[in-house]
Amino acid sequence: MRLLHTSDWHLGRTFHGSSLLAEQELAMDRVVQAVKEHGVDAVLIAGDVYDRALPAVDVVRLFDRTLARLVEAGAQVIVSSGNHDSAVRLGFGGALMESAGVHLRTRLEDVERPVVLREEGQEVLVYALPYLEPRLVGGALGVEEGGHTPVLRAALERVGADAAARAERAGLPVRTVVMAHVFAAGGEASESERPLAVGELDRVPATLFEPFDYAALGHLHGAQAPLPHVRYSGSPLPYSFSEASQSKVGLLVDLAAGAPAEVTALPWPPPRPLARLRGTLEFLLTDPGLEDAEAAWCQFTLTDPERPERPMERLRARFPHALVLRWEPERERGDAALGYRDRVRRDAADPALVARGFVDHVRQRALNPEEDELLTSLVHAAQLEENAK
Ligand SMILES: [Mn+2]
Repeated sequence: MRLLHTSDWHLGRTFHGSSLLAEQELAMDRVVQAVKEHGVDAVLIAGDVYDRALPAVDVVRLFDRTLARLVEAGAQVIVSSGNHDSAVRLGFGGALMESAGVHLRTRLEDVERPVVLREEGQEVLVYALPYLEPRLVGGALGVEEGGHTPVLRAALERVGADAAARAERAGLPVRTVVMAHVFAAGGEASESERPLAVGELDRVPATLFEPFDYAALGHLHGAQAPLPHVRYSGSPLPYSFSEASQSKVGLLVDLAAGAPAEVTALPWPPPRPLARLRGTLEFLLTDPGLEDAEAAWCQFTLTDPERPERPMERLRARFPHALVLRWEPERERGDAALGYRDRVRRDAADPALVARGFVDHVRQRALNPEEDELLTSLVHAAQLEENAK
């Protein structure tokens, strides 16, 4: 039995205001291609199919078309809802689609309703857990404590009990695969996931998935393996600059009768590379070493002590896909490390010095000589006036 583990498609997502629909279409082509090339029996999408609860019409069309193509290519599709999806909207028509080989799992009741994949010598049960929001499902699962771990534990107990009952009835070896949209403790987050809870309250121990043959997790956008058979495929495309160094993949999971799950990563290089560049505007515009970044989505950190004029416009002349610009001036004055309050205290005896320090602080640069002269004379005039009262 060959599965293709994916998650976090986030269809409809934009990248710093730039549409990703063309790139997402390409990502969908890759999934269809993988099914054809590798004889995939079932494609798993472990939550966050859409980027938002109300996806745009083009985006719904893309998903609709992709489902049809996957089924036509010979795969079943197993979809669970993530924290970005509207479970009700994503689950629409689920009962009717079931017979076509598209299995939508978006409700709590679905926890104990596996997709049963049969082949010679074994039965593979895929339990696709929808994203379980503790405040919404805790009561129904009979969990009194708050938090993600007790809820997941209770859900997995139900899965375990159901799998054991089915194994008894099946009369042949039964394998279990669990899909879940969770944050496994120790996992590494990117900047494009929406937190499931404040702080670290969303973390669940990966060991909860140990009793199963394979756990196909979603939510974290970087591919990673908290345990050898507990994995994140990550998103098929990078959705933040923090993912610049990640490799995007789909995971082929082979469950041969009597053997442990075997996982192979299919590389899905981003359609356009990401580059994070830092330096003065002059350097960025002229350094020949940055040639590769000219075709990339770029994030710039400008280090000029003074903010240059129209920096984005000038950068776009060389880097047409420049998306993000930050300015972190490298200070020339040695007292940058000293806190503002400490500098005021130090300079208190000289009001002209305090005033100059304030202007430097708010403008993030030192006064030029003419400005310095003007400011000093104004402060002195004010002092004279004050003394004359
Ligand atoms: Mn996600």
